Amino acid sequence: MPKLTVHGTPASTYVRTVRLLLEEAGVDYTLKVVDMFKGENQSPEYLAKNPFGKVPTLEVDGELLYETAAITEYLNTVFAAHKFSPSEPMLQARMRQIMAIIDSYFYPPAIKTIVIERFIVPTQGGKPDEEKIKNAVAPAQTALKAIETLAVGNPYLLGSQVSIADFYLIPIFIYLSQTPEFEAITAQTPKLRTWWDEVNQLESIKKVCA
Ligand SMILES: N[C@@H](CCC(=O)N[C@@H](CS)C(=O)NCC(=O)O)C(=O)O
Repeated sequence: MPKLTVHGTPASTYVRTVRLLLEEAGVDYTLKVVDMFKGENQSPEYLAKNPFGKVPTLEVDGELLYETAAITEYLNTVFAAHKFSPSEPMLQARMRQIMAIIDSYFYPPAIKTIVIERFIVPTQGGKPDEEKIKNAVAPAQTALKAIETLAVGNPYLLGSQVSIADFYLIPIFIYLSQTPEFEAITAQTPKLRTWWDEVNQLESIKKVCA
């Protein structure tokens, strides 16, 4: 069994995506904390692992792999016999489509703007920029409505089995659901609200996202 080390900040949604998969697969790994709030992701040591200074980076027997989509698909293949991706080609494409929508259109307004402004800025002595937050609601709604249309599964996004798409969306919902904007952002996505009520209960979430 290869030795796995996840380098990353425990609070990062992308680090949580990778850890949720590892926990659900029952795979042993070590978490090596890289505290992005202290700038450790910009240290020469970390930049040698990941030139973009982003977390997570996975180390597999000394070999480095970064970018969450690449990491999760690798882990899904090697340690989970593809359990966390649908076998039907169109559903598999839907999973990748949801992951890409989250990367490009949902993470930026939801986490980079709303969650950072609401939760991180005040810890650094600042005040949330309400205008910035207000402007992020519509793009977050657009992304979520697209995901709602593509999420044809039950109780998980793509079926009865949890998939990498769920591992991408869960960590973002954990933070977003604690903001006053959550109500408006999910007002037109009832399926995703039901999804959230159900996936919320996964044991791995308590372990990884506490
Ligand atoms: N494309 C990267 C994105 C990862 C990412 O944005 N991680 C955030 C934390 S959730 C990060 O490293 N932020 C630190 C920074 O931007 O300086 C991936 O898929 O892994």
